[in-house]
Order: sequence, then structure tokens, then C-alpha cells
Amino acid sequence: KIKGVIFDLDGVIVDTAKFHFLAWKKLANDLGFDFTELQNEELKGVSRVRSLEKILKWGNTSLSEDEFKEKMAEKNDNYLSYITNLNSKDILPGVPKIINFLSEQNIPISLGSASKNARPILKKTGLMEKFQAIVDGNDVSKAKPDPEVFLIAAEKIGVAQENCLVFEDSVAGVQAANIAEMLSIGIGDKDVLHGADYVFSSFEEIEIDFIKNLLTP
Ligand code: B16
Ligand code: MG
Repeated sequence: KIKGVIFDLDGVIVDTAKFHFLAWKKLANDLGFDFTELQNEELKGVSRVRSLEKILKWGNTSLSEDEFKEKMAEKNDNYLSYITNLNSKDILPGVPKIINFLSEQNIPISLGSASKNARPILKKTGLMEKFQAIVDGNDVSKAKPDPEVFLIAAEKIGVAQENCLVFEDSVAGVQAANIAEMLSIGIGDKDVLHGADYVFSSFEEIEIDFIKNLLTP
């Protein structure tokens, strides 16, 4: 029985995954190489440091410690430039309906994101007060697929891990939810997110009755 719900942020609540992709792509191109959208799936849900490590490996490139820090800052500045005008219209379709239903049912909601930009994004989209707890890239030491972020999120809303449901768009995030023994719902491509308990192409495909059944089996 589900007693608490954890939402990933990028690619689940807002369509910011595409901006992370564009910013990383520019970084790689500036260094003289490129990577595919399929490779980008491996970056979703992954921390900033780990993402840059992966990209450099793909491009057979290495950087000094200072250059590495510079490139991370540059990527983030670039990413932030894409999200300056983010607002409530950028909330992905179908998300408010589910969040409002959960609130009505008094189901606590927590954020479980790898991003250090999560709080400003929630503010810009007006979603801050919908969450009873927020756990993001500033609160964790281990990146997804480590379950740390979801375990802290569950603890903060006072729900046992096995009673939590996680919405995720990334392979790393689905793995993290599975390791935490939480129910996982993938938002995206079935073939990519095959490790999830359920997969929907978007929140618009999720019926309220489906969620209702998870709350009262
Ligand atoms: P930042 P999520 C993740 O957020 C993104 O999916 C991933 O692409 C990004 O690298 C990571 O956050 C770190 O983000 O650079 O903003 O700290 O999907 O876990 O909400
Ligand atoms: Mg995500």
C-alpha cells in the first residue's frame, strides 16, 4: 500500500531534461566532440560531477582539476540561462492533476532530485508549497542509482520505504527506487525504462483510478 509519493524533478515535473542535454552537448562540442541522445539517457538523473566524468570519457578527453570545475560552472551557467523564464506553464501536462489528487487524499509528497537547482525551479513553477519535503543534489553525498536521495525523502515525510511510490524519467533513478524497494513508475520510453514496475509515456496517460488503486489495494 502506497502512503507517500516521491517525485523526481527534471524530466518528470518539468521538461528541463532537454536543457541539461543542450548544455552538456554544447560543452562537448566546445571540446571538439559530440554524443548521442541515446548516450544522454545515461546522464539523466546523474549528478553534475558524474555527468561530466562520463562525457569526458566518451570524448577521450581529460581535464585538469581546475578546468573540470570551470567546465561544470560553464555548463550550469548555460543551463540556468535556459531556465530563467521557467514558469507554471512549463509544468508537464498531467502533473498538477496527480499532485492535487494526492494532496486531497492527504498523501505526503516529497521531491527526490539529483539537481542542485531544484529549489529555484520549484519556486519558479509555483510548486514549492505542494511538497512536504524536498531532497535534492545539495542534500545527498551519493548520486543515483544510489538510493540515498529517495531514502532521505521517505524519512522526511515519515513513510516507510516499502510504502513509497517513485516517479522517475531516468534509468539511474529507476534503479535507485528499485534498490530502495519502492514502487517505481517510469515516465518515458518503455524500452529505456524497462526496469520500472510501470511505465507511462507521460503523466497524461495515468488515470486517477490507477493511482487510487495503489493507495487502497
Ligand atoms: P544540476 P533529476 C538531475 O535531476 C538531472 O536529470 C541530471 O541531468 C542533472 O545532471 C542532475 O540533476 C544534476 O543537476 O546540475 O542542476 O545540479 O532528474 O534527478 O531531478
Ligand atoms: Mg529526472
